[in-house]
Amino acid sequence: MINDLFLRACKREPVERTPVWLMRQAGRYLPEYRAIRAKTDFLTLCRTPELAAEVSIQPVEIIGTDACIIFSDILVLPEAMGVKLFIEENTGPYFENPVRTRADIDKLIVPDPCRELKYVMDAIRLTRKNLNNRVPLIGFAGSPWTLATYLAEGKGSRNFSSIKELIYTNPKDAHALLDKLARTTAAFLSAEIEAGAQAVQIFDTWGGILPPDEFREFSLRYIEQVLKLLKHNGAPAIVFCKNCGHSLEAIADTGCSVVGIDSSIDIEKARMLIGSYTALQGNLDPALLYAGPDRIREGVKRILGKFGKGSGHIFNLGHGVLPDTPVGHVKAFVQAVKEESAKYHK
Ligand code: 1CP
Repeated sequence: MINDLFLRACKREPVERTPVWLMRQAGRYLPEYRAIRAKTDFLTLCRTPELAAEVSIQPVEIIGTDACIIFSDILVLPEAMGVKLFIEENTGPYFENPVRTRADIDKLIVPDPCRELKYVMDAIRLTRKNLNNRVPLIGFAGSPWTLATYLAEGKGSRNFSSIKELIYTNPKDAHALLDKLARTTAAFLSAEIEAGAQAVQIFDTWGGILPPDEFREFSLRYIEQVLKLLKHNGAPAIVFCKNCGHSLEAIADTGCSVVGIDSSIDIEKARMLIGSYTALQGNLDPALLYAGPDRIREGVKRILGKFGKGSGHIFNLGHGVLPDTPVGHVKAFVQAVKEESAKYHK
């Protein structure tokens, strides 16, 4: 590996500077991505390894990030469980037949990821080959809870009424659904590692819609199950639960190597709480990239200063990069981290 800063920081080993990448770095803010999407619909892009590899590598070459994340989507996994997925150009992804009853849950299949999701594994193998060890490759999946929200709602949601009704009125069925999703997710992430992913990230985008007790019962418990079943093969696991600052210690206790933190969390406090046994990833407000390079650099310096000296920090945003972010600002962000962080590692 030519640049292994990211992997070393995941393990809290010494680094010369803080590594940096962005959640959703392969995507719509890049004109090169939009050029490919103008000719290819989203799911075809996910299912065509040559194109998926190309857009995965774009931010590494154009922005200079220290890690590559495989281009795919968290919703390809539930689709492989037998729920047809549609992506509407303007309104986003949806499932025509949401999963709400015990019969719906029992109908879900536990797929063999090497067969039903072979296109993801092929994309990982090809991306590794084309990266040629320039930077490490990250595989990912949604958390069981976050996948369950999409399955029950059928699409993105404001109130999450269907999934909340399920957990409060019928917790047994909710647990059956989450257990099935956890087993499927563990097999999927293990296959990604086997195919060449050098780290994996679990996105719990919707853990934060639950009160702390329910977050532990319905989300964290199943992330823990995934990590227990995972065939790590040395690959660090990152757990990112958005809006879950109330449970940092519990997240770190799932057995992950890295805890992803959103912008609402003070990274100095997070390091005090869990930094002695896990690395931290984050946490610049994605909207700060609307501001100019000087303001971005100021934000970067503040977070570096709060984390302080030593390894165990992977710089990232607090959530995905926004689609209308100017590319020049994303470059300025990555450049600022590279230049300002060296002094914290002397
Ligand atoms: O028009 C387009 O090109 C489609 C937009 C898009 C993109 C670029 C979608 C649809 N998915 C993706 C790629 C994607 N999704 C990646 C690529 C790798 C990278 O990070 O660069 C990743 C990691 C995801 C993960 C993902 N998909 C999450 C978790 C992360 C997060 O941002 O919270 C979620 C919640 C999804 C669901 C999804 N897929 C797409 C959309 C628009 C959504 C959100 C739907 C909603 O809640 O309304």
